[in-house]
Amino acid sequence: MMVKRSLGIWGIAAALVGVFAIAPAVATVNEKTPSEQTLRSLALRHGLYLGTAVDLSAAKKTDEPRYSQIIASQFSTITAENVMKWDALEPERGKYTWAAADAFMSLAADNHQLVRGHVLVWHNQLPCWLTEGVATGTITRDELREILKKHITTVVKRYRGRIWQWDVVNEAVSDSRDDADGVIRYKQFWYQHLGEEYIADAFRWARAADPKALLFYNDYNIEAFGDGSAKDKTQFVHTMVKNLRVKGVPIDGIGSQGHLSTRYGNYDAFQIAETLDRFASLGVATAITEADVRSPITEGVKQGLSDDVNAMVHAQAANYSALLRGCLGSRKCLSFTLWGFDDKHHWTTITDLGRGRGAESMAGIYDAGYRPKQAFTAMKADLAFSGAPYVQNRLPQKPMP
Ligand code: 9MR
Repeated sequence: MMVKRSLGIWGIAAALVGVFAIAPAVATVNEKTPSEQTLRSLALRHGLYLGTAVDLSAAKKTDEPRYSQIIASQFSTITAENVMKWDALEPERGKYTWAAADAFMSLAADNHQLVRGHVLVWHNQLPCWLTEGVATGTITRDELREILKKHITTVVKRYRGRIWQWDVVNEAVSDSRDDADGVIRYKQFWYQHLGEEYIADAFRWARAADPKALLFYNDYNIEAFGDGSAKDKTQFVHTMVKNLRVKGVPIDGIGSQGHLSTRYGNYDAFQIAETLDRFASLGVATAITEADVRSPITEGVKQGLSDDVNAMVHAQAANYSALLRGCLGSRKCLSFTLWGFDDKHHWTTITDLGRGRGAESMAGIYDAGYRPKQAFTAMKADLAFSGAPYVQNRLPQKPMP
């Protein structure tokens, strides 16, 4: 009796709060409308990991907390934009600088995010000691092969068991614009100096160093098949991966970068889903690894004229949607990663991509002040308003031994 009387009205209220304090935590999440939910949680309804590339120096800035807050809240997988590249890891021969890459791995662990490792073999962002050594002949072909093996082994072993997907080989073939005849071929530094075999070697060395990571080939302009001729880059990559798998080379995935521009017509969701499905039929998983949609910066956009700005943001949203729906429509598409999410830090803001036709940028789904754009809302709607029978849970991929 004493207890009952002493509760009073506030006591009863407090007791009720106490009773419901545990249950509502779950109920509240479920009660959120789709628009109140994050990209991360909406994507996981489909077993899809939604990610972004991270500019680590921006993430470290304490005076700009929004950058890190958005990474933590909206994304379930992250990729290092630059700190895991060779020039960052081994600027001087034999002297590894792990601090930034380690910090990136800690960030992912703190945020409970899976990591896409980027990148083991690429012709860009190589250290000078390596490119100069090869150019001057002080590094021989045999030595170069050993250097590559050591690099892959050292980096993959360091993060063994903690990387979900590795971009093992990146952009190994030409683009139709590269040569006058438009024919697709192997290209660049590693092919020139080691021949085609370096690709199979790289996957085998990566597998030996981490039996569990999913090993990816990653490239751009492979979002849709063309006419199947020698000028069709998507077809070239398809054939390449098919031949590697037939030879028993442990390649588990194809990453389609997804760098689009509203300048071009680009693709629709069905083409993208079909492309990913055709890749998946080789036995591999797929991922959209570097999605972004840039736009020409017209005078009207510069002046903020609504005719130009609205047309741009809606065209951008439609392209992001095509990529995301394409991925959702193909059950082996395991992750969808943006190559940066805000206009302030976006690589297209920093790099001149206009090829003499004026700048192309504003590619993020948030503007430079972290305000979400149409593309952000469109992506959330794509994730929320989709499900069976055409969008189903992702199919897991087993690493090839
Ligand atoms: O976003 C990266 C930018 O900060 C670097 O300066 C640039 C150097 O080549 O690389 C950018 O990332 C590239 C990625 O590693 C591979 N695919 C193309 C990306 C955009 O150029």
